[in-house]
Amino acid sequence: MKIGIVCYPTFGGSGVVATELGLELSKRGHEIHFITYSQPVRLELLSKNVHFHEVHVPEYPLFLYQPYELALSSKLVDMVKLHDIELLHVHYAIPHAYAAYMAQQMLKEEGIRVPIVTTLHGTDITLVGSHPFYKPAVTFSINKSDAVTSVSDSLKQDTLRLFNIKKNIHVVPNFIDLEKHSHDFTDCQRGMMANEDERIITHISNFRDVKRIPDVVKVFYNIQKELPAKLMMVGEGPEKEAAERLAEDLGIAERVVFLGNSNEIDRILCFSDLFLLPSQTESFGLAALEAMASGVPVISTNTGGLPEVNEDGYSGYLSDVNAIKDMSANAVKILSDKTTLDKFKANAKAQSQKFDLHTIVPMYENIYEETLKKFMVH
Ligand code: GMT
Repeated sequence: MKIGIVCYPTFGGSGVVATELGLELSKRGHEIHFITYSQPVRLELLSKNVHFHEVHVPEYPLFLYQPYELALSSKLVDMVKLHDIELLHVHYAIPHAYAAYMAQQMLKEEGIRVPIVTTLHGTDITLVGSHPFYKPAVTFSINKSDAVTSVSDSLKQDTLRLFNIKKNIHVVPNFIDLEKHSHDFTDCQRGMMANEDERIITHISNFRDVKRIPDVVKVFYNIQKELPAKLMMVGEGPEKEAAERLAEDLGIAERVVFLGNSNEIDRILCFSDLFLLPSQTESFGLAALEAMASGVPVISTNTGGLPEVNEDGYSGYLSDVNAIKDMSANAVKILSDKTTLDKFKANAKAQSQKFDLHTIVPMYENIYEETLKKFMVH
């Protein structure tokens, strides 16, 4: 099948999922065309089955805001025609589902028909999409998609609650390439990061408000009072500076390492003992799944889709948002003796197997086939 994938090319989870999906589909014989404003960060190699088409938005001083949706929908029209793309899979409703619908209508005028599959990722629904400014356009583009998927059941329920949706929403969880994370608890050069007796705690995100970055630092502050530990903060974003200041104010700056954005997430996770994700809301928590696939137990909140990913008392622990004491106590429970830590590490790895890409990617293939079949009949 020739599939056009539209996504955000950045470090965010939706772009990562879209890229990993495209790469796996290409291995399974599909021809994949990524259409976005820059090459997705996890897309290192282009090949005969993997193409990248850049959406260029010419700067024009007349416009206060450059019209990306317009440029994207025109590019989609051109690429569908040039490469005979059979289906468009758009990740993140805003503005991708909207632009894809416009492209579909333009193509229809020329007698070319292409169905749209829209995947909802979270913030496009819970934080941004439900804002009154966007709600009518988001509702419209979801209802006009030929198939809709969401990355967790929790996000599906949120979507149905917040919007007037007339479409069936298929839950297709995010997935993980277990082979990429198959380093089986070796040393992973952890000596470069910490002393032998120190536990390594890791947080990875885009440091937005919703990730509750101060809670990461506060939980770590409590942990390091109980046992020797280091905190690895991976990512960039608006809350990073405040977190650096908080670490200084708490007198733990030398125990907290800010690593910035990284393309070596598996190497960092390989030497990690525990992952912290105290988010306010999280439709899925791909970063937690990546940690578990590397055998790293997760201390997270119990909001959104997190309970579908992290099993309380097995792969880690779940707590209420803002329950700093509870999260700290759970972390210490896991970290304080080697037998418990090893058990949680093994459980985390086992839990991640539920999200093996070999199980999940065929779910998307089935949706593509069904959608194409139905679309051609109508
Ligand atoms: O979490 C973010 O800030 C990034 C955001 C995105 O759109 O890339 O992540 C969302 O999609 C990910 C992939 O499906 C999910 O794993 C994240 O949980 C979700 N983020 C939120 O719901 C806050």
